[in-house]
Amino acid sequence: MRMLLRRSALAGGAAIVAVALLVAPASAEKRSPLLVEKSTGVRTVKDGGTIAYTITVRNTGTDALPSVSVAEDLGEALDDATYNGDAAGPGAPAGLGPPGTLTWTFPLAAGATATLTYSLTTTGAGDRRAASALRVSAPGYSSAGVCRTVVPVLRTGPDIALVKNVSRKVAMATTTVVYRVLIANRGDTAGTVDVTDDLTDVIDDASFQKASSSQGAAPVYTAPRLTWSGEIAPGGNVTVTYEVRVGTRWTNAVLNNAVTAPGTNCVTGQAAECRTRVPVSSLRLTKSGPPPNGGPPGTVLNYIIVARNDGAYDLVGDYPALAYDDMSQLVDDADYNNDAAGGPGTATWASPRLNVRAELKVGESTTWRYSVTAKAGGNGDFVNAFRSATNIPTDAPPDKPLPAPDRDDTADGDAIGRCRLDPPAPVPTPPTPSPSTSTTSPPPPGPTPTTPHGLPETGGDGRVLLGLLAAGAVAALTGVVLMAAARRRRRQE
Ligand SMILES: [Ca+2]
Ligand SMILES: [Ca+2]
Ligand SMILES: [Ca+2]
Repeated sequence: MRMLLRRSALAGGAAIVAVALLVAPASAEKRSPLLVEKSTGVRTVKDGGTIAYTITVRNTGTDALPSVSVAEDLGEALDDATYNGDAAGPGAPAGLGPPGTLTWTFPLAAGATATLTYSLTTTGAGDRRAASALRVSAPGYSSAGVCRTVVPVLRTGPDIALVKNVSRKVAMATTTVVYRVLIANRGDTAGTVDVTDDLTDVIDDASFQKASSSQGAAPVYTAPRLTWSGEIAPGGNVTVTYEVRVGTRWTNAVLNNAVTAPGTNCVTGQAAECRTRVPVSSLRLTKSGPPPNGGPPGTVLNYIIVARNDGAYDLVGDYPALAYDDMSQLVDDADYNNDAAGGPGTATWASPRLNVRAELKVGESTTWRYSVTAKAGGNGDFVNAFRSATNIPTDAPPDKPLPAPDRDDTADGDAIGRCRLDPPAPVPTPPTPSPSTSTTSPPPPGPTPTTPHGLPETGGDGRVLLGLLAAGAVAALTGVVLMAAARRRRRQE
C-alpha cells in the first residue's frame, strides 16, 4: 500500500501560485524539477524484522542535473535497528557517514528516475520508533524540508502491562479502600511477571485487610509489601485485589502507593496508570466553654468552637466543611444569645443547632464565639456537642485503562512520505536607491532564506510555507527592481 503525504507540496504550490499572480517575476515561475518519494514498504515491523526503504528521485525538468545529493539521516532509527550495509542505487554510499547518515550523490538526466534502496533490521532496543529523515539537494536548489518516516517497532514475545485502580477518590476514618491491579499479557507468547506494591505510605494511615487474585497463586502480603508472581497466557489477564481500612489516627492522611513490575509499563511505578493516591478527609473539631454545671439564671456562658481541616482533602466547592453545635440538651437551661461571631464561613442558628459552614483547604480552620444566658427550669446539665456534618465524595475515580499496546494503526505509522525541493531562491539584489522604487522596502539582508534544519514531517508545513513566502517576497522585490531597471532603460533610450 502506498500513501502519499501531499500537504507540504500542496501548501507550497498554493503559496507560489499566489505570489506569481501578484508580481509574476520570471524567476519564480520555474518549479523544482525534482520529485522525491520515499517508501518504508511496511507500516510496522516486529522485533528482528526488516524495513526495506525505497527512495525514488525523478527529474521532471528539461535540464540534466549534474549532481543530486540524497541524505537519509538514521539518527532516530539506529537506536531501534542496525543498518544492513546494503545501500544501493546510483552513487550509493559504502557505509554510514557521521552522524548515522547515508548519502547518495549522482547526476540525473532530464526525465530520469533514480531508485535508491537500503534496509534496517530491528533489534528490540530503542524507543520502538524507527524514524528516518530524508533531505535532497541539488546545485541551485535548497531542500524544501524533510521527508520523515516513522515505523513503529512491535514487540514479540510477552507484552505484559499493568493498570491499578482504586475504589475511592477520597477516604475518611474507617473507610475501606479496595485496590485492583489488572495484569494483562497482550503479547503472542506466555510470560511471567513479578508484581510488587509497596504499601509503606498506605499502612501509615490504614491497616492492611486482605488480598486475592482472580487466578494463579494468591498474593502475599509481608508488610509493607504486597507481591504477586505468576505466568499469564497470551491474551490473558489476572486481577489482584486487596483492601485496606483507614484508621482513626494517621500520619500524612494520604494513601499513596504504586505497583512495580520489571519488564512492564510499571518498571518504576512512576507512570500514572501504576499509581494511586487517595487523600483522607478529616475535620478536627474543638470546643471550649464553661463547666457543664453552667451557672445560676442570668449567667452569661461563653463558648468557642473551632473546626480545622487536618486531613489531606480540601473541603471546598460541593464539599465544604459542615459542622453544628447541638444544643438540644442545653436549651432547657439557657437561651442562645444569637451572637455567633467569627469566620471564615457562616454560623446560622436553627434551634437547637448552630450550623457552621466554611470552605476550608487543607490546614485551614474556622473559629466562632457565641454565648448563652442561663435560665431557670432546666435539668441543670449544660450540655452541648460540636459535631461534623461534612460530606465527601464516596465514589471511585474513573477507571484508568491499560496503556495502549504497540499498535499498527497509529498516525505515526504513516510509512511513506513525499517531498519536493524548493523552487530556486534568487540571491537578493540590493535595490539601487531611486525615486521609482522608493515605495518598496529594501529586501532582507543576509543569505537566501532557507528552511530550518530538522523540520519534522508533522507541523512542518507552516514553516515550509513561510520559507516559500519569504522566497516569493524576495522574488517579488527582484521583479520590482527588474521593472524599474527596464523603465530606466526606456527613459535612457
Ligand atoms: Ca528510534
Ligand atoms: Ca500515608
Ligand atoms: Ca439541660
